[in-house]
Amino acid sequence: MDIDGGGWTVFQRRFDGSEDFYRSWAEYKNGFGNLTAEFWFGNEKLHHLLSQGSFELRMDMSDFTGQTRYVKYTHVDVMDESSKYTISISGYSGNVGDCFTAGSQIISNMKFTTKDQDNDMYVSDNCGILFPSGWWHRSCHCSNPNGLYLAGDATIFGKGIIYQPWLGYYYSLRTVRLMVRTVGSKK
Ligand SMILES: [Ca+2]
Repeated sequence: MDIDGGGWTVFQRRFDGSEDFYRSWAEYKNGFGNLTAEFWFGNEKLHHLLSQGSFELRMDMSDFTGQTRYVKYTHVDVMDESSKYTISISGYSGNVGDCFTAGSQIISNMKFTTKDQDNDMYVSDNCGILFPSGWWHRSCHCSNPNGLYLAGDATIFGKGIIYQPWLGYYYSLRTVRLMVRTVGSKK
């Protein structure tokens, strides 16, 4: 992606709801969708990419009025499948509030959860089923990039493509894109 200096590898993209993101552990592991449309790159490939160096992460979002926001983190890493693809993330900047490394639903050190593999910290249920998505759910989330494509719907709590610090739990975003870029050799 030729944005913010270029060199980014996009690992997730939503923009029209054409792809189903309510997928199994194996599908999130191996990736799904079409690279020219909506897709998830795959946790296994993401892990291997990030293991090759030090990486930063950026997430871009837009709503249905044409507003855009982004958050960026100077460090991101994803462990292997035996660690349930635990994510490590730090070093926030951006033009909207941080919730991945601050607040009650931080994702750092969270394992990945899908509808068929509950690795979240919500004891009584599976966040991946409650808020249909695969994600680094805590108990459950402050952002749900892989949630249902509800196209701005303002009636359903938390199940859409949510970014709570910007538009709350009742607004499903128009677009979201997650990407990483190397910032040097592995530390
Ligand atoms: Ca749970």
